[in-house]
Amino acid sequence: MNWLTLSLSFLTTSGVTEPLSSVLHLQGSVSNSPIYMQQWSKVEPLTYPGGTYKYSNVENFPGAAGISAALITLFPGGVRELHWHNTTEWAIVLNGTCRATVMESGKKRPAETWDFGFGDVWYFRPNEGHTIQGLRDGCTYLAGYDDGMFEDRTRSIGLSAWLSTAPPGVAAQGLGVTEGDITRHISRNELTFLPRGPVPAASLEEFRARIGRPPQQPVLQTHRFQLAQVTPEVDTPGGYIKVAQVENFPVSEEMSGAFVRFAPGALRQLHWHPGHAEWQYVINGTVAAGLITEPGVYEEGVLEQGDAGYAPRGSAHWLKNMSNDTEAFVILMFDDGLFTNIDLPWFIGNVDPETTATSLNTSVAFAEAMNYALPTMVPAE
Ligand SMILES: *[C@@H]1O[C@H](CO)[C@@H](O)[C@H](O)[C@H]1NC(C)=O
Ligand SMILES: *[C@@H]1O[C@H](CO)[C@@H](O)[C@H](O)[C@H]1NC(C)=O
Ligand SMILES: *[C@@H]1O[C@H](CO)[C@@H](O)[C@H](O)[C@H]1NC(C)=O
Ligand SMILES: *[C@@H]1O[C@H](CO)[C@@H](O)[C@H](O)[C@H]1NC(C)=O
Ligand SMILES: CC(=O)N[C@H]1CO[C@H](CO)[C@@H](O)[C@@H]1O
Ligand SMILES: CC(=O)N[C@H]1CO[C@H](CO)[C@@H](O)[C@@H]1O
Repeated sequence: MNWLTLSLSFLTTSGVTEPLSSVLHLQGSVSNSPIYMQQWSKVEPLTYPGGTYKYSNVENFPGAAGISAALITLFPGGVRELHWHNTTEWAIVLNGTCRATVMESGKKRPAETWDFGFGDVWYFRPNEGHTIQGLRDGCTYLAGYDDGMFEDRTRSIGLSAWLSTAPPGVAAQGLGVTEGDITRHISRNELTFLPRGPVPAASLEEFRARIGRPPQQPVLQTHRFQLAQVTPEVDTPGGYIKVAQVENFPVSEEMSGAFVRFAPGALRQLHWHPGHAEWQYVINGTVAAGLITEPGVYEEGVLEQGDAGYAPRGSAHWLKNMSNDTEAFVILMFDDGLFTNIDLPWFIGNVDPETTATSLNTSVAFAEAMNYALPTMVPAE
């Protein structure tokens, strides 16, 4: 395959299937319109009083059936209003600081509030109530949801949408105010979504002291994980992979994720995931991506800063830093709490060279020349 062709054919499928010297000749049913890569950087966000929003789901990213995402910037004081949704949410703060509160089910009203900075992850189970606010410099976060059809703005149930459509008498009775208060203070049929309020003056400790209304109790398992600060699973001259999953972040049973650094020219080894799909977001740098979902059905493309890619569960894929002098950083989000992975050299390394040679219709000498010890992040030669 020709890398020059690849980089010129931005986000289009550029490969052709070479005739193989084996019995089955692949027809190369390659689509000209990639479905597993999205030029998300070119999608303009929508602006609201409290921040900006854009989403990625099967409507604009057709291949991403299992995971959808949103990129949300909260201005200082901007609020993602009190809401919940029927999907799991796994999110990571990319810059700035925001304060988030999550409410669990339980008679003692378990809830927790944290300030989240760069590289901090929150995890919300389906329908746990939550709200997020931008602090002094605001914040930007990437959120993933384990349903490719989901869209936060139109599918979440929140405070404004509910109380602005509930009968005012019912809302008044439920909240201990008068019906007149409800009609005076809540416009009918209004979704605030990302409204803007004052920047919180209270520190996290002051906030907690002020709002912990009895019988509020702590949550059993925290919903916060400081991913940027963990010891990497993989750390080589080619880069590192930091993983948040149910083993080190116990609440996160349905989704996990990773923060990946690519050294210039480094390859995220050819691999696949037995247990989950993968949704990819390029924080910065330029990354080539390739995947195969069936014999002869594959895509290759280039993901620039802010673009997204997707690898369905079990699909064979790789990512490579296209730059010879700049690092790249990528966020991965998975739709299962347990991170699972098989690198191709591990598999090949567990059979004899004869079996590999037979599989490839080639010589044993070639199979013996492969390096089964290459790491998950392979440095540039
Ligand atoms: C939430 O998801 C469950 C299971 O997927 C479904 O049965 C239910 O109808 C959904 N609820 C809403 C409000 O969409
Ligand atoms: C915050 O991150 C987003 C997404 O990576 C990026 O578009 C934005 O420029 C960043 N903002 C700052 C102030 O670094
Ligand atoms: C790319 O992003 C990483 C992680 O956010 C950051 O540490 C690095 O400075 C960024 N590189 C550039 C060139 O902006
Ligand atoms: C990196 O690539 C650029 C442009 O593609 C080239 O000008 C430069 O010489 C290369 N640097 C190295 C160290 O190969
Ligand atoms: C240093 C290095 O290996 N750079 C490589 C980065 O990736 C592109 C695309 O594969 C190559 O052309 C560079 O040689
Ligand atoms: C390199 C190699 O082993 N090629 C073989 C592939 O299979 C064909 C037909 O089965 C053989 O003729 C080649 O020698």
